[in-house]
Amino acid sequence: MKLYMVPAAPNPTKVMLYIAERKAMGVDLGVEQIVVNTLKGKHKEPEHLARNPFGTLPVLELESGECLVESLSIILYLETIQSDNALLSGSEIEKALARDLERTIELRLANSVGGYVHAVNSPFGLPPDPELGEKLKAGMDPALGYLESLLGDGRQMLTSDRVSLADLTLQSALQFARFGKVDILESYGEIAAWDLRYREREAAKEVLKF
Ligand SMILES: N[C@@H](CCC(=O)N[C@@H](CS)C(=O)NCC(=O)O)C(=O)O
Repeated sequence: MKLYMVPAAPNPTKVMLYIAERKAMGVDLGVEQIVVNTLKGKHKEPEHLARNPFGTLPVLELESGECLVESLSIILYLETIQSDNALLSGSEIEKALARDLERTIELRLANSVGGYVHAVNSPFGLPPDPELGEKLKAGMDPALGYLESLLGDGRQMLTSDRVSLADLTLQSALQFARFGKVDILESYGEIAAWDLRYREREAAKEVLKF
């Protein structure tokens, strides 16, 4: 299998962290990682559009030649083809809660981080848009407050003491904020402490660039 990706972009990073976490648990998923140079627009060229008509990353190309174009679907596929030491673990309720928190983070927080970073300090030089920045920040605060309260009970990772998909999605978004030198955690001490803890992990050290 081939994973087409670009380092530091949130959705590819989520899958790269997932593969690295499984590797740290002794699982080789047999995925070759191939960088697509987005700065040169390679993700919008026919070769990549043949894999994914939306021109986004990541893409997992299967041995059959079929392609998965959504980061969460890619992760869930990799979970099922090698289920030893899977990241989704525990009871059905625990697995459901981990997936639920992952979706909450993606939809209520991570989806806005890119826009927020570009609005306040775009790493690609887009003009600042303070009004949009305020709006996006206000939209992210309830999710950040929720995560802050979860971590307040002393758990090491977002769902328990064990890493879950939720940690990967949050960390991927936060890396993009660091890339843009934007701090979204200044009022959230518990999340900031979790962030430092997560970045000490072997998988994080292998994958994160910022
Ligand atoms: N829902 C998709 C989103 C994929 C996506 O938007 N990826 C970004 C990188 S984080 C991308 O390829 N952006 C380039 C573009 O949209 O042109 C997923 O979770 O994989």
